[in-house]
Amino acid sequence: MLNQKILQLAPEEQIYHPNLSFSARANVRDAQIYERAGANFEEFWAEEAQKLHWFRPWDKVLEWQSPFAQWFVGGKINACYNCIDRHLEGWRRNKAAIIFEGEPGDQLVLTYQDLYREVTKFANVLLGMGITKGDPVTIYMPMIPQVVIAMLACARIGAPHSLVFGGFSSEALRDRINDAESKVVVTADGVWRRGKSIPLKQNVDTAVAECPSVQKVVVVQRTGAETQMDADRDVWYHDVMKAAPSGCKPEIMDAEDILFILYTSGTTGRPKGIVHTTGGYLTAVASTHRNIFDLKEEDVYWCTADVGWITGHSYLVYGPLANGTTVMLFEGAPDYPERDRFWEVIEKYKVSLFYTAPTAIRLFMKWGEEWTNKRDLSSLRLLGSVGEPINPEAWLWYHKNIGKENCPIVDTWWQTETGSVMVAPLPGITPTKPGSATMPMPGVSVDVVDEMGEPVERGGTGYLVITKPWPSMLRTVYKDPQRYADTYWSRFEGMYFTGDGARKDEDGYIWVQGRVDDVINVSGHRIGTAEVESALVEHPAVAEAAVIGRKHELKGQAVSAFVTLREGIAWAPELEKDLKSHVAKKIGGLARPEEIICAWELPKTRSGKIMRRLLRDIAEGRVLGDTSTLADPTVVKQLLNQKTAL
Ligand code: 6R9
Repeated sequence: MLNQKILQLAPEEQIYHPNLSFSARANVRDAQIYERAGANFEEFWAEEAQKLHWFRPWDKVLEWQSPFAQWFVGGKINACYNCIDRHLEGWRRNKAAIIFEGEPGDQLVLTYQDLYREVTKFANVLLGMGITKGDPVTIYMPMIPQVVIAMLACARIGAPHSLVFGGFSSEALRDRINDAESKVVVTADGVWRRGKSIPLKQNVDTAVAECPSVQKVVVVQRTGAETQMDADRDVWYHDVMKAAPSGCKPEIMDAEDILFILYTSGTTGRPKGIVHTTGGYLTAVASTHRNIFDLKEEDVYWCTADVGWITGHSYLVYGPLANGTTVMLFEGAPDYPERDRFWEVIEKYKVSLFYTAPTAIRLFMKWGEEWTNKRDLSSLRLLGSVGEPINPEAWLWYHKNIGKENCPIVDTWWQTETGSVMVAPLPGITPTKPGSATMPMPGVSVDVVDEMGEPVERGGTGYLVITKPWPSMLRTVYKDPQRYADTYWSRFEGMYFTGDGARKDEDGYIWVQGRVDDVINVSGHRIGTAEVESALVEHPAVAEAAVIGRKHELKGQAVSAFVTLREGIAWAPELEKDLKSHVAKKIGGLARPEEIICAWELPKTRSGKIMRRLLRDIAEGRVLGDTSTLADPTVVKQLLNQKTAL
């Protein structure tokens, strides 16, 4: 029973119960699901897996040799077959699978039958290039239908895909291609951003010049920008598709064969290739998508995440398509041509399920209700949030202005590594509290523990961990199982460490507080401080760098950098600009520091460790805590002067 106080509560302290008409027709209506799944999580997940199409049933649900898991051992399955072919038998064949709207306003609807044709054709193109089961293909694309086609074509022939977000630089792309040793890269000439064509192919050219594995680059013509084509290496997508036959037998995959690799930032400089396999991943994303979003046949579902992130993989492509959903795919920005573009899309296509990030919600709040009121949002029946903690103010604004106090909000906590949502409400049964992702999904065991790995009492704060294996868990770090074991399974015995801090309240609700490691969450995107630091010290002017995440009104966190310069180099505004673009060039625009503060020394402990806590206090303008452990206390004074001079 929830701990309801009798006092008059402020809106952010209130508990929001699912409304009765929603609950009455919700996919999950019986709260017993939590106990039932908790009593036997393997059985629960096996039931969920049954809802997919298997070529051969599994022999064993779970083989757990901590920290290595195998789910649905012996089962044979194909993700693409589940996302397309099994919808072709009945009327769903003519259902819209993808409704695409590009930034310039162009539209395209692909039915499941259309998707089958396009995907099998592109699968044949890849096969023709010598790609076979197990060959990773790198995809660097905008939010256009061909990105989904390319992903599913890979899945069809058993080639793991590795998507690289289009905002990443050529160097970041190069490192990811090289780690995966891809023979084929799929890209586009460019992407539309606020009326301009931003080149993508150029970045691929620069990257691939240093990627010995790459033999072919397939280029989708999106913007028509002038594009250099290497006669031996590059081919246009529309040319190769013309000649390709449709129809292609799906590869019979083992449940544990790799479906994809997705690189993510960690606490060290090198991004990790997170490995997801087929059977367990597909089971969990399909199940959570159906239950959390209360998916109905007639829904139009829109997830605004870029397909280059895990949210795009799990809840734009695999979960929704496995469930036969009509998925909205949108290329543009929320403020182009006007600040009501998202609401225009919702009104135009009658979107009913909408999934976005707190950083976007805060932006909409800032723009004001003038924009949301201009459009009819009455088709919406459920709202989702993902990527970072949602502050109660943003939750309430979302509830009132987008949901018109009529749509449940599902705040979904999860990670690239978890593959599917781990903590979220079930909208028909779970009362919500603004700012809390509520409780673990059925069949998932999450806890908050102290330094020693002991569960904290209700009301306590600690580290968020997952205590039992789950089907969509990452299986390893690509080519580096040791790093997998060290990063995730060594902090607490027998538990997966998420890197997040959390509070467990009096009702047992989980309030995720953000990263406790050296990962910065900028607008819901993960950036490793070590990555930015190593980019900075590669610059000839920089001697040493320390990077922290500081609070930012819109982005959640912003990258704040502190540098010391080499002998003889003077600090100047041009140098700051130069360093910022250097980071953007090395990693991508999202890692560009908000500010760079030059110091003659970084604050260090006597043992030489940079005191990031202090830097965070300085960047956020807080009263400084204990500085007695500093090797040189005058350093702080200089930094403070420097900060006020900004
Ligand atoms: C899905 C995704 C994972 C990190 C995670 C946490 C933060 C994501 C959240 C949330 C609070 C939520 N995070 N969702 N924090 N509430 N609902 O974003 O994956 O890019 O790997 O980031 O994002 O800090 O550890 P990924």
